[in-house]
Amino acid sequence: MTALLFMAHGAAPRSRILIVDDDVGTIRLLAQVVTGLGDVVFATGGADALAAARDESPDIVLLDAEMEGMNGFETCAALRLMPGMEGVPILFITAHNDAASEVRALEAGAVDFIAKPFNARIVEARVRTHLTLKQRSDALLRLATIDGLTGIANRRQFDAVLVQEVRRLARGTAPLSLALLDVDHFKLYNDHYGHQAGDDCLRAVARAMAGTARRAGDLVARFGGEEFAVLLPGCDPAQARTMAEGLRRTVSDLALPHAARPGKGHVTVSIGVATMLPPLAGTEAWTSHANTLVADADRALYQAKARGRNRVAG
Ligand code: GH3
Ligand code: MG
Ligand code: MG
Ligand code: MG
Ligand code: MG
Repeated sequence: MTALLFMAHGAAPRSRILIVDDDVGTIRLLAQVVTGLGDVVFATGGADALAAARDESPDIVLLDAEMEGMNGFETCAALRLMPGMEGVPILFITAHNDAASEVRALEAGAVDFIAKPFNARIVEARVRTHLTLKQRSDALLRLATIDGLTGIANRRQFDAVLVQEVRRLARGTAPLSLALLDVDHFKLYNDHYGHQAGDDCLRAVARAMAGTARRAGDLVARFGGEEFAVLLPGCDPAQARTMAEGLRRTVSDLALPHAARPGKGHVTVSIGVATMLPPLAGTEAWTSHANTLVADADRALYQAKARGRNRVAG
């Protein structure tokens, strides 16, 4: 675990530091202080800061309190609610050095509070600490959600996103489709080429699928073993079948040799598709609805296998 964290830490890209202040002189000063810790981006107001957070995905935000328009406390609260910003530390650096302001900042979701005039070495040390913690929590999040072999989402992440999408289905009007894929005669592949080559094959299949299902909201996950799941929000049954057919063809077109496969000389997948249409009856039973969708897709997958493999059913 420690070794993995260390590797993830070592491989981390350069940090991005967002400095928000309505005084350009302060921005310049702070930028000098933290320049050794990452790449600096800046914003001169609250609205500007929200746009920068969305476009630059910063790893830390240094935030002024007193600004024209949206003040720092409002900006902090808004940043906290932005998707993707949940784990990003926000550090106030402000001339308000009273306890009430500090409490207000912490309540708005800040992790730290430094009063102006600031000591450069203290700011640098604290920013360094928060960036290290951020990198560690990013590494843990990767370990918890990404499949180690293929680099796509793991089963835990799939389960979590599936329940989230089912909840959304209860409120919305768009359908939710799921494709379950299983590599055909994969046991024979391992027997013939060896387990290492089998792993390489799974990586290649995962990469090909991730390159195919890439609309916003699509999730490609390793469901387990040589099975993959592709969640397709917004796809009705016909669209899901088209999508699945594209996935099937993409894998077949890789033309990965599989000399031991009966009937065909290359790697193929069978795919089962299922769709859930809103509104859902029996509200709140999200997990049970999710299980139903998976069971339907699994049944269709079984049919695809029974009908001769390398095909889509459902
Ligand atoms: P079918 O066409 O009916 O799906 O046949 P199959 O041989 O693919 O199905 P079966 O379930 O019998 O075998 C699945 C194989 O997948 C067996 C298992 O060793 C292999 N497998 C599962 N996970 C991994 C993995 O991470 N790496 C490798 N190399 N093989 C794996
Ligand atoms: Mg100010
Ligand atoms: Mg299987
Ligand atoms: Mg099987
Ligand atoms: Mg299989």
